[in-house]
Amino acid sequence: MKNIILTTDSYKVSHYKQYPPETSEIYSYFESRGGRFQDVVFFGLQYLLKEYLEGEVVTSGIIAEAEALYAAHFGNPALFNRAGWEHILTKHKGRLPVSIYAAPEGLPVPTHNVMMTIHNTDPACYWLTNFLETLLVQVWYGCTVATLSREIKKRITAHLQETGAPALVDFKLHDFGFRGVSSVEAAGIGGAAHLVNFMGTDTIAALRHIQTYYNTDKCYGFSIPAAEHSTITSWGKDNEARAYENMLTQYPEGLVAVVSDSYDIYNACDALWGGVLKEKVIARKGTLVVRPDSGKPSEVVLKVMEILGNKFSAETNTKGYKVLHPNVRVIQGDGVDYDSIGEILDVLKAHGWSADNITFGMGGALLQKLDRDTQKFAFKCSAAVVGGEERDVFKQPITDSGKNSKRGRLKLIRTENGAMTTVAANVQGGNILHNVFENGVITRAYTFDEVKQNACI
Ligand code: AOY
Repeated sequence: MKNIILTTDSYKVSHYKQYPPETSEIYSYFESRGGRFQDVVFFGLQYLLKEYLEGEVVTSGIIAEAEALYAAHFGNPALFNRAGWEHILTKHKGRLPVSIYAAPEGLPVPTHNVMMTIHNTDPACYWLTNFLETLLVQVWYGCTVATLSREIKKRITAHLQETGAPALVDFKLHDFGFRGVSSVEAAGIGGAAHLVNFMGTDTIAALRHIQTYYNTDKCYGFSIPAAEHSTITSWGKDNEARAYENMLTQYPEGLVAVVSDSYDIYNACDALWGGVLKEKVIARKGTLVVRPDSGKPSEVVLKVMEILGNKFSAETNTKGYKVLHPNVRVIQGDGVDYDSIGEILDVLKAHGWSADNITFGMGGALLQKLDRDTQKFAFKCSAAVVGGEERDVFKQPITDSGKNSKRGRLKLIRTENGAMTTVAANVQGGNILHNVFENGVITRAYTFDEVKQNACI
């Protein structure tokens, strides 16, 4: 059972006594203070709103549970703001009296701009705004995965434009990351963030995540039959060719992927796929996808490509790059990250190979090898009402100007040249941030099609 009162950092429980006397409103905002990429895709708030914040989330049971746990946790039954939560229960029927504005899901926003704001709508609940920081800032994860995946899509697209068919890009980065993330929930969020940009995934949790939180029955990610080492090595080293042949006969049509490095990837490509099994591969109504899984990725992929090209032949496309026989392709899923994808594609191009020949599988580097600092996300108070007077609020630490925060009430607008910029809320211009949550109600929800459209490169 979810408990919003317990979904925060311990220190926040004590903060209601720490604001100035007569504080009636706290206004805070969320931004990326820079980081690895210049545009950050806003993705994943809808999940947090639907799962944790929507509706009558404060009940007498929730309050009782929190009161007991905080008494034990702090060793002091008086710290807990029982009256504050009782007020939300009785005055607001348990609905959170806050207003949240946010960038449309899927929209890339340049770093250093406001992406979300939140303020309390009941002056008695000034303490609630930043109580919710811990939960709201977890949106960093969906934003960072969607951002990285989109930047890789840009890179692969550039290669396809130069050497092959850009229309193939949707299946060029396949999510292998389910096992490498910290929880099934993270797999759902991160996997969905990847599917904002691509259509290939083995992270099934992402499919249900999208259906649940984007209100759809549709399936947004696709996969194919594929071998793992156990299904090949259990045949024994002497029966490697039979294991591969079995893959071709069990899946007589369409795409099938076979990890082929169990013993000797080069021999597998040369003597097995390109030798004893060659006629069966060519006669098959579909494409065999050979998967190397060890060694230096750019080196192994190139060598595999050259062997398969020799054995199965390759055609030169209109852009002057070699494309393997249509029944053979390669997928590289080992050692794949933003940098190695660029390196592999560069090496292939330098040797005359089109990017059409390869797909990438990416696991840990896509869903787990990133953190809140990858894009330096922060949530800070920028305005307050104290004693009935509006004031700007900011931090400006002399020890790190990178941690300076914005001041006042903010909005995100488009400039004349189409760029985005953050301005004071009272400046002319339509706000790109929309009201998504008001006093317990989700006021704007996005379909996953809208999310994908917003992120489109
Ligand atoms: N999947 C394309 C379909 C998926 C996978 C998943 C970890 C696939 C492999 C493949 O071709 O080879 C998780 C490692 C691989």
